[in-house]
Amino acid sequence: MPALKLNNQHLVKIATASEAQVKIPNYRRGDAVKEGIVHVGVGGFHRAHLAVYVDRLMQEHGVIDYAICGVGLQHSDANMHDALGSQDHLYTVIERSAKGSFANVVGSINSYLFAPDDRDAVIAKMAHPDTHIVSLTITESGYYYNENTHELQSPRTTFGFLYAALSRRYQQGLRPFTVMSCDNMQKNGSITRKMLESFARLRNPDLAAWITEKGAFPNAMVDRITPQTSAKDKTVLAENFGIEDAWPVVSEPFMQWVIEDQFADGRPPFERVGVQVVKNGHDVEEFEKHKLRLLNGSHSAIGYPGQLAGFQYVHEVMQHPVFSKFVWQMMQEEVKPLLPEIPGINIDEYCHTLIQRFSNPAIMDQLPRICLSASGKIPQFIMPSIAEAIWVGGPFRRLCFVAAAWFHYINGVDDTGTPFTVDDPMLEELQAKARNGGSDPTELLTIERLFGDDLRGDLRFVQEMKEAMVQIAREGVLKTLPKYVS
Ligand code: CS2
Repeated sequence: MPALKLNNQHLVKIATASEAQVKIPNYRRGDAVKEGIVHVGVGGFHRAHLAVYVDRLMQEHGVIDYAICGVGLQHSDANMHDALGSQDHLYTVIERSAKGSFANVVGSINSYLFAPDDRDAVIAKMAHPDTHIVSLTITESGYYYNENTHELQSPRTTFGFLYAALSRRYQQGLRPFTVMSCDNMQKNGSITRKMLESFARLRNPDLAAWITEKGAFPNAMVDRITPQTSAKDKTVLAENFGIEDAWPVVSEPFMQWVIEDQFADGRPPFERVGVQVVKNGHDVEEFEKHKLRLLNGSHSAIGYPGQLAGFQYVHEVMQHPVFSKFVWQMMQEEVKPLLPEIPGINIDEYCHTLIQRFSNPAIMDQLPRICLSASGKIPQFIMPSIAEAIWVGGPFRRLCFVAAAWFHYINGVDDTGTPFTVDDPMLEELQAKARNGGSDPTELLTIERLFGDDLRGDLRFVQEMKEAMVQIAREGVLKTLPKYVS
């Protein structure tokens, strides 16, 4: 069966021709719907998460006011713009598990604006009365506001666009849209609010006061493992499902979203499609803590040591009995005792589910993806557990081993001496310090933006780090690891 190019005309043919399972949108698109959500940063994660929840709202509940207009702000978004533009903004989410694969053609992204072509069109879209929510997946560095360079003062950044559009809405007497961060950060909503308010205060205090009073920035915990799409994923999609898609997304079946019920201008009935909409921001914070420290922390424990040991994929690391024991013991003995109890959540079950998700052999989650931009991850996923363990006198040896593996990883050479690429916005500074420090962590620990005095000043911690670094340098990860497993 020759594959059919994904577009509106071919949809039904694709569904009927495929003997395997392909789900296609049953809803109308284009002018038949309103675009209530403008999303900045259309990458794999957005397309496998928010856009899928909205697809379900449209498919199963006939919601037509909240289709998505995707926005690319950066020149590097040109490829996504072209890919989606060439196929009526349809794309396929390929869900994979050991049980098999399932293809879901998603139509909730109704249009796409590429800001480098027309900045004003983006601002006008956000300011449009039909827009109720502007959502973001701009990665952690997208929120970084530099007081010295006034980086965010340029209208090229996300916050420049949000500001310009909110300013228009203010003048037109509209309500502000909700700014909904879907980035994997603790207090993502509160950080967004703080950034936008301080940006606005410098320019127009009245507008800033209006945002403070009327704006909404819900905090949220987002979760779905979404590997990078490979060339092979496209071929397999064409061969097995008869779909020619310029840029499909691969993901696991699991997905979760816990969001605070704080909206400035209405919202879709997210709870109908499995989203946990909670009244209290504090609850979201606790879910986030569980997720960032257990899921992402364990990903770090798999990623840095795993890559040093020569593995390529997450599930391969999990197949190694000592590694999987290490990950389990780190979660159970070091991370879990520090976490708050959440009513209705059984942490042990959560940990078991994580082990299963990490072991999914079908998604082929690449370790370099997990290891990307560590300077934004380890300080969020690993260091807070260590700092709290120091505070309460709990164990933290395994967490230190992970941090030590990252310090070693910064040099970009694995245990067999093979070089690999380290991708990090702070690469130069990190590598210079790693080189100077050798197996002594103190050089790297001087980086104020990443590590606090509570860590730097704790002798036991520094000693643990040093021991792990010396051993990894001398013997490699696989020989050192058994010493961290009981
Ligand atoms: C990963 C996350 O990049 C990483 O560090 O741990 O992308 C992870 O897959 C997601 O947060 C899962 O929700």
